[in-house]
Amino acid sequence: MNNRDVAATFDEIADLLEFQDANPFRVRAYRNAARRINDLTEPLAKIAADPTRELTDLDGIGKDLAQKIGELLDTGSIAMLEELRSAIPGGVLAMVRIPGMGPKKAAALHKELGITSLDALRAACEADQVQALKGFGKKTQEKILAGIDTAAKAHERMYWAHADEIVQELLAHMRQLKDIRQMEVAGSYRRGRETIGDLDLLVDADDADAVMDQLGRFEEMATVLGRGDTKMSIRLGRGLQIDLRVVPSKSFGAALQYFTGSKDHNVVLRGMAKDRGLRINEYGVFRATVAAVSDPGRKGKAVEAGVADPSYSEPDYRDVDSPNYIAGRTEEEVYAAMELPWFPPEIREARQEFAWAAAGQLPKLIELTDLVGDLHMHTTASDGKASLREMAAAAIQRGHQYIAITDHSPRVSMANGLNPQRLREQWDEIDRLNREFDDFTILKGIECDILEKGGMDLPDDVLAEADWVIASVHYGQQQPREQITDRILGALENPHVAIIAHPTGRLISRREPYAVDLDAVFTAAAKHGKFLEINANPARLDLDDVASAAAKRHGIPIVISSDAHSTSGLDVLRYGILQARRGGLTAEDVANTRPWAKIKRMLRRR
Ligand code: DGT
Ligand code: CA
Ligand code: CA
Ligand code: ZN
Repeated sequence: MNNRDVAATFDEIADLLEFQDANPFRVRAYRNAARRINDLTEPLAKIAADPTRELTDLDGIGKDLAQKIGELLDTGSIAMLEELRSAIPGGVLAMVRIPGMGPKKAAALHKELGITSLDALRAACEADQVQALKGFGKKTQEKILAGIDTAAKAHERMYWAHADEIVQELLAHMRQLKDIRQMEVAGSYRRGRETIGDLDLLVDADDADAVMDQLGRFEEMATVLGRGDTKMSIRLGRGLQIDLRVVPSKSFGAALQYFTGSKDHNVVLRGMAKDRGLRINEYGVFRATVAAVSDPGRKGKAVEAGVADPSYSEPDYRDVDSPNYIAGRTEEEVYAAMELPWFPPEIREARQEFAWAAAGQLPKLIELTDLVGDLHMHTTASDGKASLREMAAAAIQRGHQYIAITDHSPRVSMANGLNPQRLREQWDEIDRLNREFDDFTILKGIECDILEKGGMDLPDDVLAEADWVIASVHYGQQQPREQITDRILGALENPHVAIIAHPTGRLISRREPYAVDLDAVFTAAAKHGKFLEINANPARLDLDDVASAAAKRHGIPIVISSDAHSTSGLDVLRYGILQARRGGLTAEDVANTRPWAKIKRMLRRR
């Protein structure tokens, strides 16, 4: 039970209470607690186990919530939640979580139409029963239909960042078994995809039963889906499936290559192997015999053609001790058999990697340690949780040379956006703080909204004084493609704007990107010498991998930013790095691998 699970439990309680039309203050207490717990840097279990500390010392955690956290940590559940669950039909929660729905609408649908499942809801929408209800309408019904699909997708796949937490727990658990020689999580996790369908765990060990037994003891496990001689699949309480395979050392590299995928990458590789008279599979790379090459599986024909001896029979291309086995211990060895270089997993998507390899131009992908600064973050002045000084201290601790403080502009009133006067006060404070530092600089920035009607949310003379102006679309995301594109193009034409943040506005599995002509944005950004962001928040990762690669082709410098709203929020940069690597980006392609003085020159040159 980690902090994220506790937070999710409190969110569920809040949803169910809200569905029951409970006291809004009570609902909010659970929601706030969930948010605070998500932001904690320390495990709750550690605080609870420490006799010198109290859970009630935490912000927003009163006596009642502390007791519930204790109950959850001790028993894995909360009696009050179980009561709520038994009082409310199971499908209701799934309904509540549909984008654009919420507990109020779900409760109305339940009351008026007796709907308790997504399937029933879809049917009711398709029969136009939903739009007939008071307070719903045609548009809402359409939104709900689209939301059902998004919600279904969200259920199937997990953010990489979330999967990574589970992977770390899983590996620590498996490492207790001393007989494991090598172990890797392959699949989409290793390729750094933004969402993960399931985990593919590979283990190099002799005693497969011992490995499978150990997996069976993973405390997160809910069910064993299947178990064979060397294979096992389990499902975790949090829904994620894990596929385990135990392989011998001579196959480990081949299995790692095979199960890392992607499928498309493997298809190309298999074709290249065939062309060389080789067979590649999860056991190794094998020399194919003549009959197998000329007409696999139909030896009679091969005999007629006189190319093979009649006693020929298909060899076992799984036997790593056969004379046909030529590679499989390491991935390097497997690729080398095809005269290919080792590919970083993030680019194994059958996009550019084979062409790059053929040209001898595999890019040296960017790494986290290449980043020297962070140019997008918030403080308590708008909707951040840490002060300017705290953000600076945390950034120094993480080895950054510089940060830009980019709180929201006035339009984002919900986040207490800064007007020119408050912004200038913040900049005075930045001046004072900067005098305290020798090798660290705080830059005066702003995340300025692009207004719904077009134009920037702050006057040009204010923007002109900033070191770093981010332009963002937060409102009017439902506008038609041309309108949104024009707003962004307008911002790119503003001489003070440096960069567009989260250029498509998507929230992975939760909100589709707004309609924007990205190609027009790239063309304009290149023309005006602007930067584009990879927002590293694991729910955003915007630009995505494909768009980042396209931006690079346009020669647009990318900035990887945390968009941190707390000190721990600064740590998300590594997810942005994964996305950049998937886009084939090098340190050269990313601006904040350079000292600020260089970025400043890039800004002036345009
Ligand atoms: P996921 O789990 O949906 O996030 O995505 P992956 O890529 O992890 O897919 P998964 O778990 O179905 O399979 C893991 C890898 O195993 C996949 O990337 C490539 C390999 N693989 C699975 N099935 C096939 C197949 O039918 N042919 C080939 N060539 N490779 C396969
Ligand atoms: Ca997988
Ligand atoms: Ca799998
Ligand atoms: Zn921001």
